[in-house]
Amino acid sequence: MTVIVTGGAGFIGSNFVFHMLNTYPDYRIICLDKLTYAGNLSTLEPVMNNPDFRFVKLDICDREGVNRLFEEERPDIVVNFAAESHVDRSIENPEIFLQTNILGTQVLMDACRKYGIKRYHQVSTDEVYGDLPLDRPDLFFTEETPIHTSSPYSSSKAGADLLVMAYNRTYGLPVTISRCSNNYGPYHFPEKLIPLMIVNALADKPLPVYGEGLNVRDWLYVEDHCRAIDLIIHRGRNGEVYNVGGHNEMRNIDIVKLICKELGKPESLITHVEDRKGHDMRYAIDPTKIHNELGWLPETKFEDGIKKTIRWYLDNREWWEAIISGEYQNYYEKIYGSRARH
Ligand code: NAD
Ligand code: TDX
Repeated sequence: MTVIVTGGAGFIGSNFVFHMLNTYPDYRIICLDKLTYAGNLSTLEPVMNNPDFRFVKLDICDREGVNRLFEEERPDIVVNFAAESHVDRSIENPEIFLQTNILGTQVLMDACRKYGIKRYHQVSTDEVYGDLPLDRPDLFFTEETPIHTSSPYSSSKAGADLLVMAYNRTYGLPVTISRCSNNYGPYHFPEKLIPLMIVNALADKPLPVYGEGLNVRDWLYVEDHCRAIDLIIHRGRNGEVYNVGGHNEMRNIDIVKLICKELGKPESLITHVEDRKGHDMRYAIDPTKIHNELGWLPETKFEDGIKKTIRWYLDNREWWEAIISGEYQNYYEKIYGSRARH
């Protein structure tokens, strides 16, 4: 089997590349990645010399380049992680989100149609369902929940999902979609909540919590997400959507306090700042379908996963120090410089 993994130099994609190379020694894994600010070739260093692995620097919007790669490799499966993924950036500059997340998905699927594949898998997100109220803990996102997006990011992901289903129905392209809750774990870019708080706390810098920090996210260890996608691409039913989540809802403020505790840092570092525009209140996934159909269950409990993640950031300082020393400074100033204390 030859599998093209797009966005494999990013957080979840790189964890998936490692998962696939470890799990299927007879597979060929091709990573296609543009290496945007979020892509990091050093992450893939351990597998660069693996004869079953190939890295190709390419934009998924580059139709000619994508077709050439498909011509050369004739993939059986394509797993699309490549995306602009940060909500705050989408609020600042939506356009690149529409380009990569929607038009890039179209280019990939056109190549899949042209060269023929067994499965195109779209890595989507629970954010396409919008949010749930805090006072209705009985409500969860199922695969039947209507699409109802809040941010340019989630709207671009929802647009891509609709296009994937249209290619399935109109052209008969074999597809699946997974919609996962918030991931955490190694190689998470330090613009996202958990790695940002770890990195700032280690430097005794303020921990910028948006608003009161009462928003709830449903956290899943990245390896559990990778196992879910592995199951879906091999055994998931053509044309189906699968929600992925581990029933692990936590308030942002409680996560930040936990990180302070684990690192022995004072909670006085916590700084409440102006809220995110259009901030979704609560995400919560009902994973019954993937459990019943494919037997998937999360394996890592949050208490263990967060400890492992913090340990990883302590043991791999050079990975994130290289990131926060460059262009990241401008980004940080742009997003947080103008955010007044709340
Ligand atoms: P990330 O930002 O860490 O990585 C994205 C990767 O895609 C980077 O390596 C980047 O270089 C690459 N990329 C961006 N634009 C590209 C383009 N035009 N062509 C080729 N490569 C390009 O993102 P992530 O957190 O690993 O998320 C991966 C996928 O999973 C995304 O589709 C995201 O929407 C989805 N998702 C993420 C989460 C989460 O909690 N992080 C949860 C659910 C779904
Ligand atoms: O500095 C911060 N302070 C803060 O309070 C940051 C970066 C975030 N937050 C809050 C906003 C959210 O309520 O923490 C929560 C998590 O924020 P993010 O890490 O930006 O994630 P989120 O917006 O929930 O989106 C993530 O999960 C779904 C991923 O970035 C998406 O790619 C994925 O689809």
